[in-house]
Amino acid sequence: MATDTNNWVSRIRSGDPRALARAITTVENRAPESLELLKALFPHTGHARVIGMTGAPGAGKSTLVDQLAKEYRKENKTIGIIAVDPTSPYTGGAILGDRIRMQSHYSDPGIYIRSMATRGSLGGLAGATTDVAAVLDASGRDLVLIETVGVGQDEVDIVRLAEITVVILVPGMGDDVQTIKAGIMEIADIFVINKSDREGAERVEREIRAMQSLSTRSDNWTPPIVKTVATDGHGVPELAKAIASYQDFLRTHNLSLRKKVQNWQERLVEMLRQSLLERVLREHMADGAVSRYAAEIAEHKRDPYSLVEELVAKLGRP
Ligand SMILES: Nc1nc2c(ncn2[C@@H]2O[C@H](COP(=O)(O)OP(=O)(O)OP(=O)(O)O)[C@@H](O)[C@H]2O)c(=O)[nH]1
Ligand SMILES: [Mg+2]
Repeated sequence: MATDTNNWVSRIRSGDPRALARAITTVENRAPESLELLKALFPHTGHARVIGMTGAPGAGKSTLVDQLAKEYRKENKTIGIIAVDPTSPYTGGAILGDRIRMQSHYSDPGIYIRSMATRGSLGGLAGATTDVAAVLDASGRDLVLIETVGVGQDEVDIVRLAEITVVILVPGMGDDVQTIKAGIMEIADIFVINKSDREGAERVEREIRAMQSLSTRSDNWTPPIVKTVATDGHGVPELAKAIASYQDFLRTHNLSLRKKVQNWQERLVEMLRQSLLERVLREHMADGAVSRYAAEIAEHKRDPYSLVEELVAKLGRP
């Protein structure tokens, strides 16, 4: 088993696309071998720059991620793209089902694309996405771009786990800045106003500036605002520059490690929560026990506080 895993890891690291695809599927599905694989891959992670790109549905995220990937390819960097719950296709135009792989749109092996639709998966979407990003990182990709629709808590969690978070806004969505503000606005390291070929880009920019004037970040970074037209690539080199300058900022102020520590602090607690929960469910709550207990509690035959106490106390005992 251990040698199998070692072989697998070597193949992933040598760039074997099939080994990589199988690893991602394994990790995404939380298959039994996934833990052993992730353990073996971990020493090889930490080199890729992970960039989260989030914004409203239809904001042009996929188009922009696509352009940004091509921009990085000019510098010969290798890219992994994770599209979480994609609803619209990348350049190439195939119709996307829930879990279709978009790899076929690229003849360039320097760009590896994978879509994920693991909503409701054990361990949560953010956890699964981070693990898939780790696999791509260990495979030697220089950059991992994660596209997610900036709507729910899941998405906020995903982009928060990235090293750099890009929030994509578009003009002409009325009070967009206001509505998207909750949760997402404050995690932006860089703002993009995409579709700036449309009227109203200046207004969005003014709204972001107004919001920024009301508060400063604890690290004193002021997120730059980059205007793009993803469909023709306008502003994409500037976006790459903004990303690079934020990275420089993290480096010069020694913030990279601090951010990682912060992320791991949350991640670790989440992993523990998940692992303990799975164990209680498996060892002491199997075969419909949850609904039986729930019925007993509802009928006041049992109190939930003592039950939880008992179950937790039982952990680790046969
Ligand atoms: N005019 C204009 N259209 C754009 C621009 N960027 C993207 N679009 C168009 O907007 C539509 C949505 O683009 P996508 O890249 O699929 O947007 P998305 O944010 O990935 O969408 P979802 O994944 O469905 O949330 C497509 O028809 C794009 O061609 C832009 O800068 N200007
Ligand atoms: Mg998309």
